[in-house]
Amino acid sequence: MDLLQAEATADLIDAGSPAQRRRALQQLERGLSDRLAALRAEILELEALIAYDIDFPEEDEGPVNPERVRAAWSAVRGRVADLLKTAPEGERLHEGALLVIAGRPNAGKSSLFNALLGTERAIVTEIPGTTRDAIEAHAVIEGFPFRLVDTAGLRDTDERIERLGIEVSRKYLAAADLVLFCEERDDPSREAFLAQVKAPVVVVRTKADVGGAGGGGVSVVTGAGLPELRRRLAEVAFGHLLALGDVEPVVTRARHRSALDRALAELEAFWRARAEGVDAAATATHLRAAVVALDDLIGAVTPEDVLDRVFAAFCVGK
Ligand SMILES: Nc1nc2c(ncn2[C@@H]2O[C@H](COP(=O)(O)OP(=O)(O)O)[C@@H](O)[C@H]2O)c(=O)[nH]1
Ligand SMILES: [Mg+2]
Repeated sequence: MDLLQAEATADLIDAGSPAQRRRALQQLERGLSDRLAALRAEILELEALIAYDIDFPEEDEGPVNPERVRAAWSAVRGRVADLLKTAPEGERLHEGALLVIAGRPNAGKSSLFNALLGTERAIVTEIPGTTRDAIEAHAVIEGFPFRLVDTAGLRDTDERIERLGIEVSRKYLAAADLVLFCEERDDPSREAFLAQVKAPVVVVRTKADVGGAGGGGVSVVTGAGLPELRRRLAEVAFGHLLALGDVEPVVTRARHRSALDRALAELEAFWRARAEGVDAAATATHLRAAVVALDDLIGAVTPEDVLDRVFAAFCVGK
């Protein structure tokens, strides 16, 4: 078992959603390990091409067509970069997407929070400003893990406790992976709000059962629009993974990302050195370093390492 498989075992134990389970199983079955082994082999082949240049330096062009080296380098560089692109959503899959529900007081945020959660967790009242603290809860939406946050409505207020709640809301908004903005009718503060938020925002019209708001909104009373909203949230938070499907490998941890970052940087450094006319043996050290980065990522481990480094950290048997 390699380190990636050991991590996958821990992920499988911790999985709280179908998407996390499928991903952990794919990694356990060497999906990511095999991909990395293939990349490693490609880099070694590139290194072998360079070795011909090292052995025959006196020949002008060398025995290897430079175009062949460029094509091999470009292909493997592209594949490492593609795998690295899965990191943001892969890590999100590991932690759960932070979904912050925002909007004016009384917009229906807490009601929607409860509806998405499937339990009455937040207090719902007709009195604006009821939710003063941010409440966080785990939810599974379309099979994907989310951390749902219900916030105090954003409004100017003189009330001290409510003001603290609004401050907390702003902190959550800054950390959000996506924001669900609720409005009962056209909210004049919406544009100003959208301009402040960096994360993608899904705007939803609430209380569709009253006031004849027309189609497209949601109602927690009739359930109208909730399936569409769930799909939309999954699409915004995990669209890249949805498009990739379950067969393509994905990286799910900061450890994976930093190792791939290193491999990519060494591949780039190799190309720069080559372009600057550095001698072939010296450029090849970058390829060797890229291979080492991938080896660290796959992580050949002994059974003792597995027990010490992974299972202990996840408190198996507690
Ligand atoms: N008819 C109807 N009323 C709703 C709906 N969603 C929320 N409400 C009502 O709107 C009021 C404010 O809801 P709440 O969830 O506390 O809003 P918040 O202040 O944004 O958290 C409450 O009286 C809810 O019962 C809905 O879909 N339909
Ligand atoms: Mg509320």
